[in-house]
Amino acid sequence: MQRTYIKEVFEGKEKKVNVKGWVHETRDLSKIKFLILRDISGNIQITAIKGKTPENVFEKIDKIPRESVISVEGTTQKSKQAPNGIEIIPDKIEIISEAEHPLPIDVSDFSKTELSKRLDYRFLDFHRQKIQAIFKIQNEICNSFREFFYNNGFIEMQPPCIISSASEGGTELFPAKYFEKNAYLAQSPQLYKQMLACSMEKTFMITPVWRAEKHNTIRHLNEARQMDIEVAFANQMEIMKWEERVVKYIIEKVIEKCKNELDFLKIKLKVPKAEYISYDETVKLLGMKYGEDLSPEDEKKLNEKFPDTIVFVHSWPTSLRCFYIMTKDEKPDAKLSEGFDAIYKGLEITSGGQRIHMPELLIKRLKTKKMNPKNFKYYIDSFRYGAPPHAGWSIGLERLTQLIVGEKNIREACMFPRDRDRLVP
Ligand code: AMO
Repeated sequence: MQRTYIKEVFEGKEKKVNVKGWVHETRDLSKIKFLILRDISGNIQITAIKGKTPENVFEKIDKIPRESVISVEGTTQKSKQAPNGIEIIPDKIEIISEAEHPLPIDVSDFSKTELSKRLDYRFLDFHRQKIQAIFKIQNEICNSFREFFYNNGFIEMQPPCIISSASEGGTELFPAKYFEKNAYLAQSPQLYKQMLACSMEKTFMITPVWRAEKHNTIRHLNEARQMDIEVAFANQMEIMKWEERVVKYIIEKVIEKCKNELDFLKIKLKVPKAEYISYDETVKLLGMKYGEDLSPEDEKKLNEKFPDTIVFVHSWPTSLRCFYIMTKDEKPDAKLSEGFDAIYKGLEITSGGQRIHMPELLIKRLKTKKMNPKNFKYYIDSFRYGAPPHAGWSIGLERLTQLIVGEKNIREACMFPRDRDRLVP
C-alpha cells in the first residue's frame, strides 16, 4: 500500500491509509489505547479499541518505545475527541526501527535538556517539533532570499571556499594545506563576488564562511552561512534599499508560508520598517565615543529607539571599515566611508557598502591597513580592465533566523553548529 502523509489524511483524500512516522506518545485507558504518530507533515491519533482492533495490534500499541519508527495501516474516521477531528483505526502496525531506551535527551515539547546536551544528540533533537519549526522557517528564509533575487535578474554564484589570502582584515583564518601551498578556508566570498559583479552585474549567493576567532559567544559561530549580494553601478544607498526590500520580502513569506511553525513557536512576526541613520548621528543619539564600533548594548539601544525596524547605520569612519570599502565620494583621504551595518532586533545582521574599484586607491588602503598588496595582485588586477563602481552586502543566515524565531543563542539557528568546543556531530 502506498504511503500517505499525515497532512493528506486530514485533507480526506483516502479512507484506507498507510501512514509512516515516529511514535510521539502513547496512552493506555485499558479498553481504549492511543498512539500519536508524527511525520514531517503533522501528528495524528491512532485509536485502538478492545474487541474491535485486531488483538495483536491492541496488545502492542502502547508498548512501542517512544520515537520508534512504525508503519500503520488502517481506516480514517471522524472523531470529535481527536486532535484535528480525524483519527485512524488500525488494522496492522509494523515496527520499522525500534528506538533504544532511555533516550539520551528529553524530546517532549516541554524538554528541559540543556542546549549543549541537545547538540551532542542533535540528530535526536531534530525529532522535536520545535526544532523542526525553526528549520522549516530557515528553509523559507533561504528560499525566499533566492526567489527574490532570481526574480530580479540576479545570477546565483558558487564562490570558491578555499582561498589563498584573507578577505576580511581583522578576522582570523583557518589554515588548510593545499598540495605544496598554504591555503585558508574562506572567511567570505567578498573578493570573488566583486570580480563577478564587474562583469555579470548582479549576483547573489548563500555560502558557508569560516572564522577562526576563539570567541565563544551567543552571537558567533566558527562556521556560519552568509547570504550575500553584489551589484554593479550601485552605491551605498542603493544597496541598503535592496536589503530593506529583501528582508521585508523574506518576512512576508515566512508569515505567509510558516503560519503553523510561527504558531507553534508562539511568535507574532511583523514586517519591519526601515530607518537610515549615519554613524555620526548614531554616536550622538546613543552617546557613544566617536571612532568606536557599536557594542552589543548600543545595538540593543537602537532596537529600543526603533522597535520593529531594520536600522541601517551608514557612512562609517574609514578607519573602522575593511580595506575594500569605498571612501566617501571616492576621495582617497576621506575620513568617512561608504560602508554600513544593519541592525535588526538589537543584533547586527549585515555589513556592506560600496567597494573600491580603483586599483591605486585599493593599494593605498591595503597599505594603510598594513596588508601586503602583493597578496591581492589578482584581485587588484581585476579592476584594471573595465570595472564599474559596485556595492554589496552580507546577511548572516543564522543571525537572521535566530531573530525571526526569537532565540537568544545563535546555535539554536544552526543545524550542526561549529564553535570553539564543538566539532561533532
Ligand atoms: P561581516 O564580517 O560583517 O562582513 O559578516 C557579515 C554578516 O555575517 C554574519 N556573521 C556571522 N555570523 C555568525 N558567526 C560569525 N562568526 C559571523 N561573522 C559574520 C553577521 C554579519 O553581519 N564581506 C563582508 C560583507 C560585505 O561587505 O559584503 C562580511 O563578511 O550577520
